[in-house]
Amino acid sequence: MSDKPQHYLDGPVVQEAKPRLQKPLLFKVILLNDDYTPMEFVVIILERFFAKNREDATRIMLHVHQKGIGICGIYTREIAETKVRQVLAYAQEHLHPLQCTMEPE
Ligand code: TYC
Repeated sequence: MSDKPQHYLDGPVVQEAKPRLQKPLLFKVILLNDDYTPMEFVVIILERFFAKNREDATRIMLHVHQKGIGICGIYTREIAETKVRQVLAYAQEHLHPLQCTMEPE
């Protein structure tokens, strides 16, 4: 269908709807290993902010501990930004150097 605006004398002014919904971009929230943050603290973070059960939280924490990096979850931009902020604030409150970041999926 042409994008030229129709004059009302041209006939009925009716235009097909164009599909405009875009898939939201997704972001991985990533946890980084360090030598100081206690393992138990990382497990609590994964339970509290990423809704993991103890078993999954422990598996993810050990993966990060061994490989240096790991994914906590995949979210839309604003949710991912909030999770990163919450983790960094909680780690700072408890004086742990834990680092958390996000990257496009
Ligand atoms: N490496 C830490 C230790 O041995 C544990 C740890 C795991 C720290 C995961 C950060 O994202 C992390 N206490």
